[in-house]
Amino acid sequence: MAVNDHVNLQQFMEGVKRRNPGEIEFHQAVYEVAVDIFDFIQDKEQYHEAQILRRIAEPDRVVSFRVCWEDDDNNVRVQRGYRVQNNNALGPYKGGLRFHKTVNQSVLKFLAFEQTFKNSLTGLSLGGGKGGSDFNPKGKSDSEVMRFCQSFMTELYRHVGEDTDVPAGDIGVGPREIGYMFGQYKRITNRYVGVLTGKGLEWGGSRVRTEATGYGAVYFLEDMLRQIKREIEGLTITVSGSGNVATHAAEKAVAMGGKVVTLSDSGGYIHDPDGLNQEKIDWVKQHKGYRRGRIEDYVKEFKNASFHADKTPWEVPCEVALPCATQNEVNEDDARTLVNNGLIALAEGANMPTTNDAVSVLREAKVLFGPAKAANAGGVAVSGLEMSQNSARLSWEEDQLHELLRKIMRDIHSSCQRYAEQPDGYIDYARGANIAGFKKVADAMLAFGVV
Ligand code: NDP
Ligand code: 2IT
Repeated sequence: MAVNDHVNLQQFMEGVKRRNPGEIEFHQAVYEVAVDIFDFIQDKEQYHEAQILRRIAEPDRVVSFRVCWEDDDNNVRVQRGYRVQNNNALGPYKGGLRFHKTVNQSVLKFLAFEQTFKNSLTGLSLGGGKGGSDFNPKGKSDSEVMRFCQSFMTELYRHVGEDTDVPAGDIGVGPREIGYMFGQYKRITNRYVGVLTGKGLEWGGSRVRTEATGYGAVYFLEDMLRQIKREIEGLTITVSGSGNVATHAAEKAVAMGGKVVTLSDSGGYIHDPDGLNQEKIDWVKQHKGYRRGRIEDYVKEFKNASFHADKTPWEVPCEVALPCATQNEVNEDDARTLVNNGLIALAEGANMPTTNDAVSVLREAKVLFGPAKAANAGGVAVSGLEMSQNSARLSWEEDQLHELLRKIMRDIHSSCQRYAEQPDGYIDYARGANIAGFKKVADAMLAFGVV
C-alpha cells in the first residue's frame, strides 16, 4: 500500500495503538473521535491526503520532566511533571494541569487530545494542551504544596507563555496551586502576564471562571432538554464528584429547580433524598474545598442523608445524571441501571467520564448525551475570556461574563446540532461535537500546509 492510500478506521486504530503502546485512555479518546471523523471524511479527499486526523492524534510536543521537592520531614521527593502540547492550529495551547496520583502520559495525552476539539467548539482562539503531575496533594501541608508548585513551575516556565501555552486548573489544582505557580512564574521571569488562568480576582483572574464549568454543563443540559420539550425544573438529578465542577453544576441545577440528590468523592457517595439546597452546597464547598475533608462527613451534618462507601451514585434513580468527578466513572452496567431507572439525559461535567460501551447503551436507549468536549467547555471558554481581559489589562463585569458564558454554551449546542441529527430523529451530540470540533482545526491545518 502506498503511504497515502486511505487507511480504514481499523488500520488507523492499529497504528495509534502501535505508536502509543499501553496508553489505553489515549486509545479510547482517539477511537471515540475517529469513529465519527472517518465517516465524515469518507468523501472529503483533502482531509485524507493531508493525514489530518493522524496529525491531530500525534501531539505537537510532549514534555516530561523531573520535579524534586522536600517534604516537611526534609525527605527528598521525586515526582514526574508533564505538559502535552497537542495542537495549536487555532491559538496558543490551552488546558488544565492535573495533580493526582493516577496522572501518567496516557491520561494527559487523552485530555490534551480532547481539549483540542473542545477548545475549537468554544469559537475562541485556543489550541489544545494539558499537563500535570503524579503528585498527590491529599494530606500535604500548605508548605509542601507550595514547594512542589514552585519546583514544578521552575521547569514548566520554559514551555509556557501568554501567547504560547496557557495552563489552568483541573483535578487537584485550584486557586491555591494556581497562586503558588503564578508567583513562581512571575519571580523567575519578572513578567506579569496572563500565563495561567483561574487566577484570583485581585491578581488578574476573571469573574465567573470558578463557576463556569459546572454552570456551563447545566446550560448545555438545558439546551438539550429543550429539544425534547422538557426543562430542568422538577427533575431528579444525580451528580458525582464534590469538587469545583460538581458543586457548581449542582448549584446551577438547584437554582433552575432541579432536585440534586447525590454527590461523591473517591471514598463513596452521599444520597440526600430531601435534595441539596444552597446552604448544603456551600457547606460542601467549604468542607471539600478549603478544609479538604471527606464527603462522608455530610451525613453528620445533614441527618436524612446516607453515605455509601466505595460506590458511585448511578444506582440512585434519576432522570438526569451529571458525572463530574473523573474519567471512566460510568461503565456499561451503570448506564444500563440508569436507563432502566428512567434516565432521559446525561451531561458530562468531567472529561470522558462515560466509557465508550456505556455511551453505546445510552445511544441505543435514545437518551440525550452531552459529551464532555461540548458540555464542560464553559470552563475553558471563560479561561479564554480571562486571557482577553489580561491582554487588555481590564476586568469585565460579572453580568457581562455570565451572559457571554450563556451565549457560548448556546452556540456550542447549535454547532453540535448541525452534524448531530440522525435518520431516526435522535440527536447524536457526541457525533456533532466531534465533527464540528474537528472541522475548524482541520481547515486551519489545511491552510498551514504540511507543518
Ligand atoms: P476537583 O479536584 O475540584 O474535584 C475532583 C472531584 O472528583 C473530587 O470530588 C474528587 O474526590 C473526585 N475524584 C477525583 N478522582 C477520582 C477518582 N479516581 N474516583 C472517584 N472520585 C474522584 O476537580 P474538578 O472539579 O476541577 O474536575 C473534575 C472533572 O472535571 C475532571 O474530569 C476534570 O478534568 C473536569 N473538568 C474540569 C474543569 C475545571 O474548570 N476545573 C473544566 C472542564 C473539565 P477526592 O476529593 O476524594 O479526590
Ligand atoms: O478540562 C478542561 O477544560 C479544564 N480543565 C479547563 C482548562 C482551562 O484552560 O481552563
